[in-house]
Amino acid sequence: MVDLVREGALALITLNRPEALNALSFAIIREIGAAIDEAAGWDIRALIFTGAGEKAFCAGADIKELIGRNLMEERAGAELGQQVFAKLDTFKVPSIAAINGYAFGGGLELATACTFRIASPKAKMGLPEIKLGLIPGYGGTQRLPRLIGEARALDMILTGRTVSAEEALAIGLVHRLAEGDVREAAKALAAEFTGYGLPALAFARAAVQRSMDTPIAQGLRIEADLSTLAYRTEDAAEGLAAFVEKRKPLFQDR
Ligand code: CO8
Repeated sequence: MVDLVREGALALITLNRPEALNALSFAIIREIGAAIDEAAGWDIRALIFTGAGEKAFCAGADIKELIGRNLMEERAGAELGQQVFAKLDTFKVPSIAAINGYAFGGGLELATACTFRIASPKAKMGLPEIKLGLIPGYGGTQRLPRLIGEARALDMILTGRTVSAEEALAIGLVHRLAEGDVREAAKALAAEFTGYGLPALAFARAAVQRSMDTPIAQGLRIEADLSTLAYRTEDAAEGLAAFVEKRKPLFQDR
């Protein structure tokens, strides 16, 4: 149900249940967690998520599986999804959601847990849980406002409406639209940062992430700490020297 493959510096995780539009059963969520853990042991520079088939990235939590579960199981289910998606916050390299089609509910929540989102122009996105009498449970109420602001997040979550790829780009829900194949576009996006040093990438991500939940005075202290750590790396010495010597830097992740 979840395919994990390595292509050079990239790990690709494909949700592979096209007959159910790659819906997130609890088994699939566990498989996603295991795939992330396995990829963490690889020498990779980016992690790409996509959905099998042309129709869907992921149509959200498996609605059929949710029917009849008791409250305790459901709470455990929400916590499972939250814990698995939270692995991406601290994953050692940036992650990219290549949104090839529908990304609804838990599918959009997975995408919003990724560092980058790149969408096919035909992709459609939304948090339609309200139409089921539910609310998002895999991080949507917390990550979406941080990404697109409270007003737009409330608009999406309280109406459950579908957002086109163009609107998603305009409101900052996705970073880019793919001109051709979205998976190839995700690889091309990865190539834009995979040559940089891992310490600087990690420090930059951590500093920006903290801006979302930290008063600015404290955030500026975190930035000062992390930029100092970056400055002390061998990569920084290499990057600065390469600029002055008018050559391409060779970063060693140190
Ligand atoms: N779960 C299970 N099966 C699904 C799902 C889903 N989320 N989405 C689609 N499928 C199945 C359909 O049942 C259908 O199967 P079958 O052929 O056996 O009937 C097959 O996939 C194809 O789907 P459609 O025929 O509906 O395809 P369409 O092209 O007509 O429509 C849509 C595509 C618009 C994406 C439509 O399928 C749809 O609206 N899907 C549901 C989207 C949705 O509401 N997602 C949110 C789910 S709730 C959630 O994600 C978080 C809940 C919080 C949980 C926290 C507590 C644990």
